Amino acid sequence: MNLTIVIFFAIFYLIGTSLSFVPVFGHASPITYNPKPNQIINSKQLLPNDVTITFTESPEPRASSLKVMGPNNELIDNNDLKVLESSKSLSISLDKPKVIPGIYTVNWLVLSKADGHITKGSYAFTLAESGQNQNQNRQPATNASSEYSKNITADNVILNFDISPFKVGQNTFNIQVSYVNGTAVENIRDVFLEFNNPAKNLGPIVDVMDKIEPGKYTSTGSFLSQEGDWEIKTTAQRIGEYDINQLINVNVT
Ligand SMILES: [Cu+2]
Repeated sequence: MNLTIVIFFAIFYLIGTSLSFVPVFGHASPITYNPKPNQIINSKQLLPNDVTITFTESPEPRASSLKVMGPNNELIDNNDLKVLESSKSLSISLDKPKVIPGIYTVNWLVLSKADGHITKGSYAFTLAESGQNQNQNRQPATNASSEYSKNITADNVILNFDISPFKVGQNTFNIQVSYVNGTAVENIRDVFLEFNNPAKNLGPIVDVMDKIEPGKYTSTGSFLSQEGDWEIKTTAQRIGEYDINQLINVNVT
């Protein structure tokens, strides 16, 4: 290669790598939530009056929505969506007299003023029964029937998935990814879970799992916020290979 071509490619390379550091206006993604995802609130007095989500970009309020669904899938907000001063936060007040202990699901849909794209998602928080033990740590399964477990084999890879306990509320999700010969799949960047309950219009609730050791991932949260049929999409992003995607359908009672 002569020098001109080398310089030519070097410039291209520099432009290419620097582009990723240029701030771009884009779609609106949530940054902070109040209440927080999977938060357990000990009493009604501690529950905020509003649900507030702050996004990376300013939402267009006329084309955006927050909906707070109660434990029985009833609407529990006052339908009074407002944009806060920062202009990047949306807020809706809760109909406090309607609030009972249970799991609340927030569905958000936002049109970004910056690029006109629509993004949407869900998350859940819990109002605990008064006097309930507030231990947020993993609850050990009391017996085998309270667990869900599934093995899926595809393309020389076994995905082992379990939920414990297996019921509406706070659960721990485990994924183990190994080759059929038993060795762990190590070239994984991230493992995601996506929860959808189409019949009740809940979701997508997206979660990034925590790595415990090579091939083993865990996550705890109130993603299964109501009874019914849930679709759980698992995605293991592999470095240099195709993602491992599996759709698991569960019925939660
Ligand atoms: Cu966008």
